[in-house]
Amino acid sequence: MPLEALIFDVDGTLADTERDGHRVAFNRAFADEGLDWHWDEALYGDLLAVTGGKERIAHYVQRFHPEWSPPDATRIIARMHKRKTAYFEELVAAGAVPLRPGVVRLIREAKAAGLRLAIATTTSKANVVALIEHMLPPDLRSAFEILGTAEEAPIKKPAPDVYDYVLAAMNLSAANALAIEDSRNGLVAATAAGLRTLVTVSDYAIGQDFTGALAILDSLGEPSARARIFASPDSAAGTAIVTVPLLRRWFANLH
Ligand code: XBP
Ligand code: MG
Repeated sequence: MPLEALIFDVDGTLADTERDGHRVAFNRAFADEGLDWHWDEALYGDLLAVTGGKERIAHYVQRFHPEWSPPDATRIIARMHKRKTAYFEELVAAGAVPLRPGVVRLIREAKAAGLRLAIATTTSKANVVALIEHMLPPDLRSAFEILGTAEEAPIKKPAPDVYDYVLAAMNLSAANALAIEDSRNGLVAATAAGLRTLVTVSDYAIGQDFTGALAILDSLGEPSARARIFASPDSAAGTAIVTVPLLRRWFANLH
């Protein structure tokens, strides 16, 4: 089965969005609501176990502020989350959310090689659009033929729904596509959809269990900063620049 498509996660994979993007945006939205809730970096790392912003807020309330139970809690959470999304877009526009090494290079190479490209994320569509518009170079802004986001798949990772949606929308078999993820929740989602997955571990995901991944690296690598390989089909260690030929070779090992 040849490799025909790459399906990218967004948060932690395309960009380091969490610590200086989503986390800061959540805190600003809480302050706007007159709440003294504050998610520091360590707490936010724990809260990331719950995917999806609204779900994360609800989980935090349950765990740390069970006394906060206004009759319209769901509506207030939705309002805070909407503000949070607007703050996130502002942070992206201000350059606070850097793309990860090798992302632009690999997208450009994959497009030139005729691979199909898509996004599969639990984050809101507005966040993905902001990242694409502000962070990708103009020639790559329409590189993704399908954006699978929270709007298309409200049941979030680790459920496979967003990957199922993307594969169906592309009329693509999971056997012909590779997912690129940064976290265990993402790996579990992609694997449950039948996809092989390359993991570029993000800071918050260090130490998670990536059993079952096709390869595990610390980034996609650049010529000036090669990626460290933690596991791959042809070597257990070393360094790499993740190129299309390398992905084709690793992918072909499996069939
Ligand atoms: C990312 C997420 C998202 C973001 C926040 O997970 O869990 O919820 O943290 O985005 P993944 P929203 O990378 O596995 O897709 O606030 O828009 O939900
Ligand atoms: Mg992710």
